[in-house]
Amino acid sequence: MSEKNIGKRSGFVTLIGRTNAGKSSLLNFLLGEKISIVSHKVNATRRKINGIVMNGSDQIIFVDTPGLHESGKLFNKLMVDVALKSIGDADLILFLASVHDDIKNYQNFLKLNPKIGHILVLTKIDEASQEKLAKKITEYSKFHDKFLALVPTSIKKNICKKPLLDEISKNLPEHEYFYNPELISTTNVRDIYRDFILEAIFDSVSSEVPYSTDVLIDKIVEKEELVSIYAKIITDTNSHKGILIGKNGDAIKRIGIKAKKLISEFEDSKIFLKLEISIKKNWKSDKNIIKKSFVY
Ligand SMILES: Nc1nc2c(ncn2[C@@H]2O[C@H](COP(=O)(O)OP(=O)(O)OP(=O)(O)O)[C@@H](O)[C@H]2O)c(=O)[nH]1
Ligand SMILES: [Mg+2]
Repeated sequence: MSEKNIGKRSGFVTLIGRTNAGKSSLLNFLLGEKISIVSHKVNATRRKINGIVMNGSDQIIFVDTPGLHESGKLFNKLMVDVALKSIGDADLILFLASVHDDIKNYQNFLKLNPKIGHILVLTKIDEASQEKLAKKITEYSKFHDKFLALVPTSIKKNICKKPLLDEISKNLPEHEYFYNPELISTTNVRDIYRDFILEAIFDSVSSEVPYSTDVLIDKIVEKEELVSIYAKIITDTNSHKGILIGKNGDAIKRIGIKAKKLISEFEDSKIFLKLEISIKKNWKSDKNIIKKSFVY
């Protein structure tokens, strides 16, 4: 082994788990940067996104995936496919379960018979009493021969960030860096922007509308201190378009302000954002559109 390899570990770590377990939040937390879409509503993440964390001399490439769930709908099945496929490409899996989740989700994951090792991450422990947490840990400990480690975490209380990173590093192969250590992600900025706009939609309008909606980035123009983004929000019906616009245009204004804030914090730059809403009936069944929705 060459000298530059010594002591250096580097590899891909897929975040897997039920929808709402806190995968995207954990990625942002470990990265120390908001990059991935987070919502209290289920099925927020639709596309794969990565974040690169340097832990001492080790490089960890986290891959955030859509939440595992059951659904007969094509769009949802494709989301789960994205997640399952990422298992195959990884060196290590982080399986996330929140303190509220039933252990059955973990048992279902074990049934997939993953060929690579996994760390079990128990999330949202700030929301559980000591008793509940102890009970959960005892439940999961029955499977101690299946996981490499069990790490309880909370992003709200900043619990176990460094121990988790060290546990991950320990389980990665010795390998040269895959990417320049200065990089925080190799995900296309278009996909990051569209998810920020989608997060603003999740945040701003009532429950079912975000699921009938997606975002396409038409154009990005970077000039000196200003990044101009032209995006299209597609939705399926006139009534959903009406909700996205809102009374006196209030909703679309809110969406624009939130999305601009997320993008400008990420870019550390001034942002001009032009949003246009377009109706595409049954877009979730339109192969040309959903092809653009999934990043494998
Ligand atoms: N109290 C508490 N809430 C958390 C914690 N981590 C995540 N959350 C919340 O849990 C919700 C879901 O978080 P996400 O990160 O979007 O979950 P996800 O697993 O990526 O969900 P999908 O993308 O739908 O699969 C959000 O409202 C987060 O703020 C935590 O440590 N403590
Ligand atoms: Mg997510």
